[in-house]
Amino acid sequence: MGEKYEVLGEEEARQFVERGFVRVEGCFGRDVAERAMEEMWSRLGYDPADPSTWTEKRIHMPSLNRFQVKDFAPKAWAAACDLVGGEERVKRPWFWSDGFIVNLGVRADQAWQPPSAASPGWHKDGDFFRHFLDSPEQGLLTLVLWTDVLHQGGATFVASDSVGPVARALVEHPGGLLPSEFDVPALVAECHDFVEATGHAGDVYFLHPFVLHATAQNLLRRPRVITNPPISLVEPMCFDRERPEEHSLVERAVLHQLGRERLSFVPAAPRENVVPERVARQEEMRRGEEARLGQRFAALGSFAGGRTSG
Ligand SMILES: O=C(O)CCC(=O)C(=O)O
Ligand SMILES: [Fe+2]
Repeated sequence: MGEKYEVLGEEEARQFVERGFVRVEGCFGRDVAERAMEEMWSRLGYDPADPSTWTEKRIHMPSLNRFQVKDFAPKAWAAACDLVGGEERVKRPWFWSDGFIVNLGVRADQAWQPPSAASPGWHKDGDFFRHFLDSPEQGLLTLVLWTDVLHQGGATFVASDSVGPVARALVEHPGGLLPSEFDVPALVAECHDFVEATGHAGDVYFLHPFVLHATAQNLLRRPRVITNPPISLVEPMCFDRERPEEHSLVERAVLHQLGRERLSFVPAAPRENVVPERVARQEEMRRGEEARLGQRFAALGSFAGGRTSG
């Protein structure tokens, strides 16, 4: 590979191409993460010190504030650009948000099951569009860690060798697949390389957009908080660039898994947005949070240094 990247080392670039993920440590400070968590607990109306108040074990909160990654976590921004083939390919601005995904004890009452094809909840992200091999809507999948994420503490399970099976399914369906049309159990049955995405507050996992993943059990019952902001591309991916060295690492991973030097792909149906059920559910949660916060609402978003909008 020979190129130089801003943040990624050669070995990390190779790991992304071969195994579909890389973890970039220390993208923002622990102090910032801790302030964000204080705001989160106020929004939830739970007492962090009193697990008896944690009614729901898994919560995907709505986004109240957004902030530009380039300002908030420049190292994460640079790593994302390394992976998608340069800043000019990213649809800007790229925002992160406070739409926290909280695991306070998912299946804590059950014995630990290491990740396998039999784990519940495997899915591909991108519930908002028709998926093609070259789809630009989700150029990368990211897991931003707002708390430490420990072994058996509610990490995300990653099927790191799912890029190949998903890519083959998309080659076989040039007309695209709606989010509900992926045969996920069959796809994950082809996988063998399962990873528990543990790390520290401030770390970011960058995953290939075709990586299947699932929420893990949290036996420790120590609060685990992440966000999973997608990054969108300006143009669809391209697997037969005139100059092959211009293939991004994300495109190379697809070619590598398909065993191809290049591949010409033309979608056989129009690109299409889908409105996920999640949107209506989160709108209702947002109203609940705003009612709970009342006056304090105006003070939120401070953890991102005031760079909030929308
Ligand atoms: O909770 C997790 O670890 C994963 C969440 C996730 O994949 C999702 O919400 O799409
Ligand atoms: Fe997901």
